[in-house]
Amino acid sequence: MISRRSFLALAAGGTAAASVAALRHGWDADPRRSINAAATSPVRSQAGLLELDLVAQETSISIPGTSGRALTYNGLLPGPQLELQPGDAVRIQLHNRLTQPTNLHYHGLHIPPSGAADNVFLRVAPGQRQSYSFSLPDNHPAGLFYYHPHHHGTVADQVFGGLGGALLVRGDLDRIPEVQAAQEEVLVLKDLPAANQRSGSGVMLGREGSILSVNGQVKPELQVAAGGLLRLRLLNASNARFWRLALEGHTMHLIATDGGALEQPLPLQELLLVPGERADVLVQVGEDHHSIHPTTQDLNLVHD
Ligand SMILES: [Cu+2]
Repeated sequence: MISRRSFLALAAGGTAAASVAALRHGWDADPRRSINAAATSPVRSQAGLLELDLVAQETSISIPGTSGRALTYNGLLPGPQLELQPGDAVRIQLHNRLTQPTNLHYHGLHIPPSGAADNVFLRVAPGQRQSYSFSLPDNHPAGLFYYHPHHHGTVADQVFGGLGGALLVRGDLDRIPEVQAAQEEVLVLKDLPAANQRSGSGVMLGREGSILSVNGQVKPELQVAAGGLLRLRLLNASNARFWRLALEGHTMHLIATDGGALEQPLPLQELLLVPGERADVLVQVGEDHHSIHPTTQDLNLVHD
């Protein structure tokens, strides 16, 4: 079997100025890479309420190697990042501008699997809309969660096509001073079909695309502060692809999984994420990276 590798290069900032810029912007400011820059601005709840419209639609995208079309929420790939506090009320209007029925599933959230909450039996026909309304329990655990369609019979096509996004719930873990001080980056890992890839047969079959995107970008550069602490919040939003991740020359310290925060950080040289799985890791960026030119790609998230 041929091993495919791709690299998410994390370029270390070479100067103090670069580090400050990195903390402000997170992703490389190069406009050619910032094709979905809006996706990195989270939609946060305000005064206990998160209210937004999600429009599921086919959109043109500018990711090299793809067909140039993807299924998106609000034209973004991945969909808008949502950020909640325990106890918050959530009201989402889902507009279906696809050619198939769809719905929404809130992967991992502790909310009822019925009514207008996490009800995967709801069917939103093309051209229709659906109001989702629920509240997070006051004791909801902090973590990274995942919203995506889960309509029986169309879920594989729609997730593979691009639909999905990250949902953060804030809590105790975020208030640990070291964690709070870290540079936080939410990375949505998503494979996409290549333009020349024959579309799969069998709707329920898993799909693997050969274009590997991270936050809708292929091989993006992530600016990090030399000597700083990086908090990577990883979501495998792929249908079927397993992502094996490593940071060359750096140890990842796993602090939370789908099961919640760990008792103590677990050092890892490698991390395997199955579809739908999330992981929260801390990485101590070396001080020696001060001397490295900003364009040097010395840290890689390796994917086989
Ligand atoms: Cu799911």
